[in-house]
Amino acid sequence: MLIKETDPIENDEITDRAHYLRRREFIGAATLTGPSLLWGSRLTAAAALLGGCRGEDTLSAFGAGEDTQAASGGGENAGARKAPSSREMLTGVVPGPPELGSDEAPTSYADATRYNNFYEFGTDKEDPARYAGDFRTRPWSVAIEGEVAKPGSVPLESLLAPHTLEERVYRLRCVEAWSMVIPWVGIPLGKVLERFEPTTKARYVVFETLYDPQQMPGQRRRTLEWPYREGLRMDEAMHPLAILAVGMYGEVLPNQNGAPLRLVVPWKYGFKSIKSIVRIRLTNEEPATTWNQSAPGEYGFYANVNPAVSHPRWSQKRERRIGTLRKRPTLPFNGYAEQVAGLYAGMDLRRKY
Ligand SMILES: Nc1nc2c(c(=O)[nH]1)N[C@H]1C(S)=C(S)[C@@H](COP(=O)(O)O)O[C@H]1N2
Ligand SMILES: [Mo]
Repeated sequence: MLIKETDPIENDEITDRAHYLRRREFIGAATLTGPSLLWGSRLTAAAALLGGCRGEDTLSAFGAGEDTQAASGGGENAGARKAPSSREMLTGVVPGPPELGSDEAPTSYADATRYNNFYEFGTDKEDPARYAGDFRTRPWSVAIEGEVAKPGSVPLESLLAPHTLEERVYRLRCVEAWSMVIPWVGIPLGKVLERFEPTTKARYVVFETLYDPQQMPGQRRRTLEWPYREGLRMDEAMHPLAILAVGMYGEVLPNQNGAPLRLVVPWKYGFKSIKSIVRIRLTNEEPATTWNQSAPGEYGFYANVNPAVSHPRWSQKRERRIGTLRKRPTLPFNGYAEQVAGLYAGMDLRRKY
């Protein structure tokens, strides 16, 4: 990865965290009012409670109502809704299982949305926030193909419709030795894959980011082989910690964080958590993945966070938590060893890095 040492960007952590915590209380309260707040529901207490946020936007995040296209006026641009405002709220979010979350203080919203890796929009940390603003995330479909009994191209709304959105507060550890704590909103990846009925030959799953150099200026240069691809072994993909995220901090994902749909695999280095996914393919063979192809000696297919295996150009023993000063020890599997170490029983993680 192209490493550039940047100072943590100026930090409005305190105000921002207060803002976030207030919303968290709200999510908790909303949950108690029951199933009327679940995904796709109509105007609810949740929407009504959202100060400073127009109800219509809240409700129609992802075109949740089936009639969104009609409502937006039909014609040639039917469905081509404008990109979400950066602070579009999600409704019907429930807290994820406590044993899968972290109670660490989330990174400030400002840092999590201005210090990004999304090479499709440039290689500087500030590039995604700078250049992804007009990226069109609707309409959006995801192709599900390969070793599944029920392949298809699925509009994002239908992909999400049967699921309850959960909040999962996870550590995110980049292979560049920095980390954040991010409250994601998403759905378990395994539950989504099950709906397409993986065949007995399905042993891996590979994800692909949109290829659209017109919209993604970084793709006009060969920094990486486009489109960005990442993959998991099937048992990793089915693990309850792995989610497809559509939001963070209670809100629709900002474009720079991988809108409208990204993977989050918290026990692996951040580059596995592929953004703006348009294709999911189940395969029998281990798939080629972008960073592994570009530098196989530096980035493995597994990429489990591991303080004992140095990157050839730097140590992974410690990490810099964005927004804090002192470095901290890196934890095996990014602190999720108890949940996931069993997936790798009998594997030599120094060789399968
Ligand atoms: N398509 C795509 N996905 C991507 C990347 C990228 O460049 N392109 N960068 C990865 C890396 S290296 C990290 S650390 C995380 C960063 O996610 P964040 O910007 O939301 O913190 O996204 C990952 N997903
Ligand atoms: Mo990363």
